[in-house]
Amino acid sequence: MAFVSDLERVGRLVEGRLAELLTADGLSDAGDARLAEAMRYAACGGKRLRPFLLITSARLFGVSEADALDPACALECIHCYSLVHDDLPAMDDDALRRGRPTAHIAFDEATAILAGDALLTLAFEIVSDPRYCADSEARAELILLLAKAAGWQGMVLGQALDLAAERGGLDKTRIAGMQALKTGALFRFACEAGAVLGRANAAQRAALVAYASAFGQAFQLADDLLDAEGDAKALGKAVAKDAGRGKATLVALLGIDAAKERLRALVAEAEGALSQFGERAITLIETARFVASRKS
Ligand code: GRG
Repeated sequence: MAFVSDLERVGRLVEGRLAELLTADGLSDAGDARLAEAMRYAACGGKRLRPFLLITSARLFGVSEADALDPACALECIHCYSLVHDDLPAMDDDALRRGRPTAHIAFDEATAILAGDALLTLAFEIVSDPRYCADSEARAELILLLAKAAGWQGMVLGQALDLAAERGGLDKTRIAGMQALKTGALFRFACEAGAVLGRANAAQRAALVAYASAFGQAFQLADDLLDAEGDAKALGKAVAKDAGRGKATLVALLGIDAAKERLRALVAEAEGALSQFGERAITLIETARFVASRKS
């Protein structure tokens, strides 16, 4: 329970800071108010797992929540943009997200595309602005890592491979590779950014990257299991979409029981990767357990 209330507390911090960032510099008054409204709509809600991981990883090295909050919000902006674009008719064509109409339904397609574009660029504005991230060395490294995680060799490539798979079909190794990019890249950034902000040594950083890799796989497998078995109302989005599209997922290839077994193994792998941190890593361990058992 303490874990869930910590996740919710950090979620509220992120929500509040995003609201400030999305009204900064007269964004809500100047220019296109509809665009700003769509950006705030898209950035609202969700579990805030990626910012939580970033803040918690940074905390391992004594970095305060206040110092990790803006990079965490930048990451969440990228995540929210990816959801808006993923939901578009040209991609997954979803009408429900976070229990509400998707951005292109609530607004219109052009506004949703622009809101996604603007959230993506806002993320880079946040990580590159000295007002939001004072340490210039960390700032430069975060910008590069974030660009790589989000871009053509990271999340965007993963999305492209996923879309292509609907036409072809992938084996287990290729599915895992696609998911490591599409979903895993932002989780890796979250944990690595914590290491960068905390000036972690190479072994500590490698441990966080290994944790993030197992965590990302566990998250995706749990997501696929929820798609196969979950409840649309609890999830706040459509379910059984993968099977409906004949999409190859690890759950479809392994079967439900073997997928659950693999999920348990991935959580154990995530925990094992953090052994050098001892008790200090308990919240990261609990986060991996949480994603594996989540219902929404
Ligand atoms: C459009 C470039 C581009 C990329 C989209 C991540 C992604 C790539 C699409 C999301 C599609 C999807 C539902 C993937 C499954 C895993 C996933 C990212 C689920 C949503 O993440 P949560 O559960 O969402 O953390 P909340 O709403 O809690 O933030």
